[in-house]
Amino acid sequence: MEPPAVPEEEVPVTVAPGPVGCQLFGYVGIEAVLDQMKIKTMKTGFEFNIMVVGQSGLGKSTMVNTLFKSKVSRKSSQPEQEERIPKTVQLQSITHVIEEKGVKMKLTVTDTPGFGDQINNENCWDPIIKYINEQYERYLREEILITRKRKIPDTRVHGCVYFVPPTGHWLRPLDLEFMRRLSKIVNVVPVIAKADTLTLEERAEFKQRIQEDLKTHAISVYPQEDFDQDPEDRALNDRIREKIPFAVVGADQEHQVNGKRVLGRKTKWGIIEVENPAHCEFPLLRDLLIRSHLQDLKDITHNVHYESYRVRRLNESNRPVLSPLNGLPGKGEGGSHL
Ligand SMILES: Nc1nc2c(ncn2[C@@H]2O[C@H](COP(=O)(O)OP(=O)(O)OP(=O)(O)O)[C@@H](O)[C@H]2O)c(=O)[nH]1
Ligand SMILES: [Mg+2]
Repeated sequence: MEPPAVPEEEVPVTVAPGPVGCQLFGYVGIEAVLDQMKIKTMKTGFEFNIMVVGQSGLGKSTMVNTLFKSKVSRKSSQPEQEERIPKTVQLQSITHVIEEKGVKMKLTVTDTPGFGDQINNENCWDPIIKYINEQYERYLREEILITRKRKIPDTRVHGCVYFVPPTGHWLRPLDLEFMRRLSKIVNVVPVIAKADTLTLEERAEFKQRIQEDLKTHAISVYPQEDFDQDPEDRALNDRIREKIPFAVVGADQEHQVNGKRVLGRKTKWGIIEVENPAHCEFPLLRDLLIRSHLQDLKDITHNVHYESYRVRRLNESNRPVLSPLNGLPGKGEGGSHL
């Protein structure tokens, strides 16, 4: 017979070291688990996936190059390519493995074709939403296999950078609708594109208006207030929320400034250095994604967005759980469940 379950709150907690804990057990050394976790992560590495979305010509492809050429992965970046970036016509992913102090990160950035070229832009979000859901589906299929891989390949989009055109007015209905849909399935990080086209006052005002617009339309972008874990987390995220959307500038050319090579845009009146926080907020974006909030973005993707996809899929009563998906391995009729 099984022993009666002990309610969680009644489980005795032994605190060590402390006068009583010490006497009973001495030093237990639980924190050694941190080293074990670190070694494990170093051995297996981890995957992190970002996507860039926005109207055509706002500098998405340039930003992908900026990210890879900036300090994130300068070492692993390709030899200088001086060609002009062509218009993106299909979804494409670029992956770099970045290694720092023995930790390996497989960073994938998915570039998407710009929308807004058509007279009727209705449903222009479909291909993007389909792609994001396909990655959840891929993960789900691996997860429900009887013989599972030890580590399921993770192609889920952890952060979606949404480019807002630098109009200086309000958010356009198209951007509002796009972000509203995206924010339900993925972490959306809005940015003001081509911020070098706005003066500092214009940037600040536009930022304020976008924040108001998002609030009025109840669009919850990353970092979402609902998911702040404690007051400390809230304080940190509040400071970030004040600065969102970041006003970014992208460039994939290097220039010489004071004897140093910097990534920047050369204009008649000077060089806009993309990695200089005094010039634009690209460093804030990069730090949020790659440094300070990487694990949080992954956690929210797994525990919130993927979870709601999983529940929705498994609850679909009128279809077999594993109905195949268009474009993915599988037989029979396709259904994208979007
Ligand atoms: N002023 C300014 N121009 C930029 C910036 N980023 C990119 N550009 C320029 O804008 C043009 C379009 O850039 P792309 O990166 O191809 O834009 P895109 O969003 O990928 O465009 P699509 O592929 O059509 O969706 C290029 O001439 C870039 O040099 C920026 O931050 N400021
Ligand atoms: Mg492009």
